[in-house]
Amino acid sequence: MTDTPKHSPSRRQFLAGAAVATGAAATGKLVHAQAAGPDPLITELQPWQQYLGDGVDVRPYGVPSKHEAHVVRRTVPWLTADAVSSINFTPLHELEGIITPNGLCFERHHSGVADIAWGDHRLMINGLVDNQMVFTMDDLMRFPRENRTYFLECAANTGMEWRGSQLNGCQFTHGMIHNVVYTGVPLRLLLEEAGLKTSGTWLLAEGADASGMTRSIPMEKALDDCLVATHMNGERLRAEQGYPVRLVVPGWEGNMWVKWLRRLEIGDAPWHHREETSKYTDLLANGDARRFTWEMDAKSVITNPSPQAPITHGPGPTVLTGVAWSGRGTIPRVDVTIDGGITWHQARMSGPSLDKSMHRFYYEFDWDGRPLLLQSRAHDSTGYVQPTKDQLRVVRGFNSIYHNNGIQTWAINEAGEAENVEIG
Ligand SMILES: Nc1nc2c(c(=O)[nH]1)N[C@H]1C(S)=C(S)[C@@H](COP(=O)(O)O)O[C@H]1N2
Ligand SMILES: [Mo]
Repeated sequence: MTDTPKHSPSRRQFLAGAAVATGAAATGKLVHAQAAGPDPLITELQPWQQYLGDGVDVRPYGVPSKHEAHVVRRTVPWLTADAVSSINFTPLHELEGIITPNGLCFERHHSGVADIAWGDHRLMINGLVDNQMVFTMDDLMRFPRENRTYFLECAANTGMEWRGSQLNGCQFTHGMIHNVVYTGVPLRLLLEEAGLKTSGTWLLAEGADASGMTRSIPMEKALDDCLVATHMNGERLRAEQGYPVRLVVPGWEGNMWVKWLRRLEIGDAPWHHREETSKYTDLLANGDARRFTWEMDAKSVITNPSPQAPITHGPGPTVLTGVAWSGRGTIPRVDVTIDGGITWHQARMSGPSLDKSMHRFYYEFDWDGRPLLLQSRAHDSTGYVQPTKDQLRVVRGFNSIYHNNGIQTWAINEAGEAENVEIG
């Protein structure tokens, strides 16, 4: 990028005034170029002040401002040879807070988006139960339901970075994640309704899409906190997120969150299907493979500044922000460094701290205009601390794709541009 400011000088001048007026603690100046003469955006009547805007009948279902059209899910061309069994990425660098808007949740499909009507869907429970059952969607809505906020992270998130820094943007390095308020029926209630036998220790969840994707889930987890979810962020699931019903497996790898959930089979051993043998296992250097690595380890990433969101102002007050999450609990603390780990600062957490949900952190600093090396390091509520990529490689080797939760580094140059790098 160039050093062209994103905001007009007059806007920055206005911000500088605001900072003085509110006695902002930052010591640097927000202005590094003075506007010459009066700003027509303030002194002249603008078109939007002279004509009536759209009425309430124009957008029965609202969409983002047309000025935000760049805020979209994106694909990586070399990863997306086949769009129906592929992936797109959440634009983390454009988001704030902790909730991912429904239209920006990344998608991962093995056979494209299944198109199923609410009335045509059935959920079946078979195997080690007293009563094999089939539920319609309306049947499911007669069970008590709960509202809970969880992140879903694909185990392959950051997988392209195992061998070295590769993709320039947190959307691509870390965007296989979304964080949504789910409404769903506790899976436990459906299993109780079917009369779960004590011999039933494993559950196979199967999707109704053409891939018929399946995963084995241990019964302790199924009875603990799993949901059979019908709603996300208050509205019914989006088709691409599994409409009309998906499994929610809090804190565990995204692949287990079966979409278009059509069948739950109860058994007494795992099924060893494709997604838990050839996929979603980690081949170690000695040839052994880690299996059943369900829980997502604590992880964080700085979303701003980052390669797709460079610093667009000169030296002075600068806001750094990012997100952190853990499949084992909450994130009480995130550390941030701007000098490649020489000094660490405790970031400011802002927003709700919910179990197995995304957390938001901030670190405000005075940029001196010199190059920076940015990193964040999450601590979760179990005391676990996010490792460096090199620490992970010592244990896992270089064959892995999945479960890379290593510390991410962004290098910032004098122009404010950011690049994905690794430092020793
Ligand atoms: N039925 C079905 N469920 C599925 C998949 C699929 O292809 N079919 N993909 C899985 C994978 S690998 C992930 S990471 C998550 C992605 O969920 P999302 O599309 O809501 O982001 O769904 C999982 N559930
Ligand atoms: Mo995945």
